[in-house]
Amino acid sequence: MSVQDALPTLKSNGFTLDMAANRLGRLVASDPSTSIVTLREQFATQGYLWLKGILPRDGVMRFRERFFTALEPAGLLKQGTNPRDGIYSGGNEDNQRIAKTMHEIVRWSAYESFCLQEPIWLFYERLFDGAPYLHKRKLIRYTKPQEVSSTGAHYDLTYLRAGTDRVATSWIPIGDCSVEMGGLVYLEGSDVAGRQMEKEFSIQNTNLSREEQISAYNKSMSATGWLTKDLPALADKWNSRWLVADYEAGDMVIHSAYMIHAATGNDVKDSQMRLSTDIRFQRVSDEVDVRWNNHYSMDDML
Ligand SMILES: O=C(O)CCC(=O)C(=O)O
Repeated sequence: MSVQDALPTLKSNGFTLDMAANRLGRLVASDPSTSIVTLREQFATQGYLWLKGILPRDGVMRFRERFFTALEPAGLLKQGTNPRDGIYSGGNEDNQRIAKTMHEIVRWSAYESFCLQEPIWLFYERLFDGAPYLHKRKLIRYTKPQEVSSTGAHYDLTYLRAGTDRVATSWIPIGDCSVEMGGLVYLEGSDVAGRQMEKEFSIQNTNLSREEQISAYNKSMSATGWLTKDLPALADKWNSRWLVADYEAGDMVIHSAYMIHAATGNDVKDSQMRLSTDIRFQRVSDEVDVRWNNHYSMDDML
């Protein structure tokens, strides 16, 4: 095994992923300048595309700096450090002030403009062969070192059932995000599993009201809409592997509405925070889930 192949042991919600069980692998990168026909084929086969360096790195790093500068007065950053590095203060931050600032950040023009950079919408225009639409509800997340809770395993259609299933999510690391820092992880080949599960859920939900059918939290689902927090067990069940990556600022990874994904914890030694955004695109001509027509707020129940 080469050093490149070796992966650290990763934690997600208290569950451990390591190479010994043969349930870990690496994402395959795609060059954004590859022909769109090939990229479409890769997307259909893999359920994801890791588009290396599709965005100008410097712009991504400037946005990282802007984000953490806004949260500095709430005590999130270690004193005397550069906001661009996103070094966690270690505690005692003002969570109310953070929540208020996060509520504002998702409404910033600078954030909207970051999400609508030309390389992104041009890419989707080629992928969809039609005009893309960006959902207004956009998520931006930072992950502190050693935080125990991480995003559990799910596929995105769970939260978007009232519109087209031809939705693609862009997950964009805002800064470098090594495997240890806990970026997005994908269950290999799981677009098929997601489709199968959604079919089963819709059969189970036949007798529910329309409102309940489209809810991620109806009686067939868990309290979070997640499939599970136990990533190793899910990989065993589907005889699959969790694919991880050393993402760099400038990368964008996209996934289908059925592709199962999760996140692992941030285990870096220098207290750097992971920062990323996840935003959703579809063809403007397809039906939009109207519940996503508002900016994110903590009580939007989606
Ligand atoms: O960044 C995360 O922790 C989760 C992101 C996610 O679930 C998504 O991109 O759909």
